[in-house]
Amino acid sequence: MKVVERIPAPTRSEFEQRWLKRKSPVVMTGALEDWPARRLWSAEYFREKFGDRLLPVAHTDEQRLRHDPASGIPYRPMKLGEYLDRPDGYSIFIIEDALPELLRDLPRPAWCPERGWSMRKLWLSPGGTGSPLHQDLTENLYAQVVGRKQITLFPPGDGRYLYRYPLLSKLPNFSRVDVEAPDHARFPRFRRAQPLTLVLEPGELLYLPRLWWHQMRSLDFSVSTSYWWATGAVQVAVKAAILYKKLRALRY
Ligand SMILES: O=C(O)CCC(=O)C(=O)O
Repeated sequence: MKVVERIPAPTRSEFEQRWLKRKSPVVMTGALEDWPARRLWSAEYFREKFGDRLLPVAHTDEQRLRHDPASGIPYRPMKLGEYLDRPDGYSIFIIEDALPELLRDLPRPAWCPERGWSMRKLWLSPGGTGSPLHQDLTENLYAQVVGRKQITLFPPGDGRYLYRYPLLSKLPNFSRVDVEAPDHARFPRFRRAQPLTLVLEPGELLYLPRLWWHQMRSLDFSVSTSYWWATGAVQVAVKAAILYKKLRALRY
């Protein structure tokens, strides 16, 4: 199985030339050294500062995000303190909307453009929590702030082997294949897909190019953030997709 290249954080122009232009994933080590989040964030910090705040928690079944093509991904609101005391589910939210105070701890990653569209998401879960295989329209700098994450990636061209749900389902950007336990009888073409795997360590940043498929599982109590961005024509498509998702009540 192929592995993702791991490099010390490059300069912005080096990143643009070697990885962003080629849409090639890369892990940058030591990339979050100047992020207050790296020093501050822990279960205790969240409990103490934001324990009373209601945040969205996605349901899980046997520690895997519940997702259904007819109903999508169900969430329930939960106080962060209660969730941290008895974590059941996957707390996933847009930071700007749900807990903007956290932006103080998160500088904008130096490798993305200042202009254009951007959004930050937070992924908080106990060890062992998994999210299903899917792809996004946006570029993503995915930061592993606390704990480790097991990640499997597939290039966009492998989509033909990944059995996407129908466009009009509630999971139009999700695959039916569970990479960790693939059902080869139902999904025979999956054998032809070419996965890349990695364990993202705390303090590392993964460049996850747009349209790359990804499935993830936390190996420890884990806090990660995505910095999603888009520029030019892609920005227009992303805004249209957000509107489409809102109209159809799709959340993820
Ligand atoms: O952290 C995860 O479980 C999923 C992250 C993800 O899907 C994303 O950043 O787009």
